[in-house]
Amino acid sequence: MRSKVIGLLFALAALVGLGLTTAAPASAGTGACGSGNFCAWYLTNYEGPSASWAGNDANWSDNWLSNGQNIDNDDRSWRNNGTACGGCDHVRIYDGSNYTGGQIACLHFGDEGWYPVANPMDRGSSHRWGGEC
Ligand SMILES: [Ca+2]
Ligand SMILES: [Ca+2]
Repeated sequence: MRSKVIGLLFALAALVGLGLTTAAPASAGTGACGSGNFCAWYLTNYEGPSASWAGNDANWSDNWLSNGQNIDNDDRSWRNNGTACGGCDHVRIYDGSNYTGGQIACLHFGDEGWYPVANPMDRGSSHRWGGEC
């Protein structure tokens, strides 16, 4: 029993340490995205449940939303609300986990939306911060 509790604590600590959070905004449609975070919404126009991350995430399949859906391949709008820094304030979104499958979008610092390639919606599976797009 004690080892299970300790194991759970380590798992929670690992999640916190990686900066992985699954958050629902205060209300749908506000597009709220915490300072320093990259956020992805289930719907366009920053509506519906969202996921937010302070750091990289190599696998979106374990990020569950308040509606019971998974953000993996269910992302329709994004915002880079990160902190300005040289070589690390752009967000690249990848089709596959572990930053594979091709880059489907790159958001400059402060940008939002669903560009630069056609129809990148519902494809995101991992993301990481980096330099200029
Ligand atoms: Ca994840
Ligand atoms: Ca994908």
